[in-house]
Amino acid sequence: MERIANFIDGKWTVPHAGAYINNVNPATGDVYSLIPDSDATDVQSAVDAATKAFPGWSELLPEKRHTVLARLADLIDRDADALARAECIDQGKPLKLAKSMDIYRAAANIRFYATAAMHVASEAHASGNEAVNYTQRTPVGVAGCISPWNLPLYLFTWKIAPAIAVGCTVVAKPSELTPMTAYLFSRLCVEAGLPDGVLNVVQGYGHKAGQAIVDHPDVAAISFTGGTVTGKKIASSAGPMLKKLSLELGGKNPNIIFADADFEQAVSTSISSSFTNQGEICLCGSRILIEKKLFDRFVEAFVKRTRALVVGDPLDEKTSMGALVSEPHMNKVLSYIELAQKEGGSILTGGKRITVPGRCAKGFFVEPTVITGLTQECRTNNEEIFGPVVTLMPFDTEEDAIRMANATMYGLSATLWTTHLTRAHRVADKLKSGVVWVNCWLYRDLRTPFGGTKQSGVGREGGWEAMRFFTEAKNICIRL
Ligand code: TXE
Repeated sequence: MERIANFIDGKWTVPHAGAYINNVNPATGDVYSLIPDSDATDVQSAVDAATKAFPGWSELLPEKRHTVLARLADLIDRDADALARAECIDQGKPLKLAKSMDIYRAAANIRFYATAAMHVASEAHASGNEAVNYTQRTPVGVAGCISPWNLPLYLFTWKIAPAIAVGCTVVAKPSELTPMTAYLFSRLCVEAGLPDGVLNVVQGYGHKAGQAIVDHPDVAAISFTGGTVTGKKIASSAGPMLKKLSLELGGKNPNIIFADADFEQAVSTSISSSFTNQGEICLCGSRILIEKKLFDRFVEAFVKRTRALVVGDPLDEKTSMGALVSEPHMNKVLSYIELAQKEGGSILTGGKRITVPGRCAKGFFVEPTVITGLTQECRTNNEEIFGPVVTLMPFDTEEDAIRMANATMYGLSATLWTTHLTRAHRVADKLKSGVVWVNCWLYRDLRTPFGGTKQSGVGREGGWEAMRFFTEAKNICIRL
């Protein structure tokens, strides 16, 4: 059975304690590889390597960092088929989605920050003719990057690329549920000529290896994407150490459909925003709010389209939804479907685990599920389910829609469907979330700020925001 290795100081290493964790293929339920169960000693080796590499990497001319990163992006493109297959097997998502979304975006992340490395600029402030100030932005040092299981290589690269581009060195930990593509990526780093110790990948559990990264005094900044509960735990450890923190956490995003929306586009994109990646995207619109006069028509069309989705073997080209990432996560999703019924919800379609015949018979599949009859106040409409489950609720007025949309503790993203230009601006302005999509979903320009408000996070990723996060600004004032 394949043993995944840590990647420390440019070498593939076994975990210091010799312990491994089973890596399960969620589509078959079988253990198919072993993950290092790393501990604080492994993290120490990684931090030592990153510390040693920092002066050389941070002092390189930006175009040298650009060259290595650009090569890395090309290597991801070259190996896109193999990486997509690995992501599909590790995570459970359809192969075609792994290729078109995850691996495509991983290369785009690296390429975007490869070019950004050459365009970093800082400000100067003239104080009349008395003094001149200029801002120096220096990389923070060793950065800790902790990423989740839903978009494994996509979010791993989204963090490490800006860090490395500005001259930081990195200790990264992928999720213990999806370690494979970060491991394969480490091979490409060597091929691209990334100097030893610039990127170190420590695999293993969050409470052990992840926590050791957060607690390490020589890790200056933590960039984390994952659940809100974990984010708070990380903040409670890193806060007293006064580390820089970027936390991208959960969501319970509204998808608001006004009666004047382009109906066809609203329905078809809402199917994507509900069920892409089995609903395991923090940006999925899990609460669909529909203007009352359109409600019945929308529900009928939405349910019909949902029933047409093909849940099945992720390797099969015909599959539109694969397996959930793990058995415990599947059980969590099913328990929310049960809760929704207890709270008075009606299941219009879905609601159950699916057995896919053949090699996937033991896989963790759940039907795409559509629920109506719940009010905004219930738990189902306030807690993140992170699976293929959406609720549909009618609203009367624009004010009602805004009130319902903003009613949860989260504020990550919102989607809004209307052809009324003034309303689009008005409602977008009032929505309490970090991202608002009008007449689209998951349209991403990597230059834009990305992150959440309220319990959805602290800080912003994307564009210059991420590069600023991984640097410290120093003002130098020269009296003339
Ligand atoms: O994620 P965790 P979990 C949501 C979703 C899901 C819930 C829990 O609702 O059901 O979170 O998922 C590492 N110190 N999202 O528990 O634990 C962990 O090893 C340092 C939303 O699987 O947040 C992994 O690498 N690191 C989300 C990463 O944190 C720790 C994506 C995320 O895992 C740690 C995933 C610790 N103490 C889940 N504990 C999104 N926003 O996209 C865990 N980790």
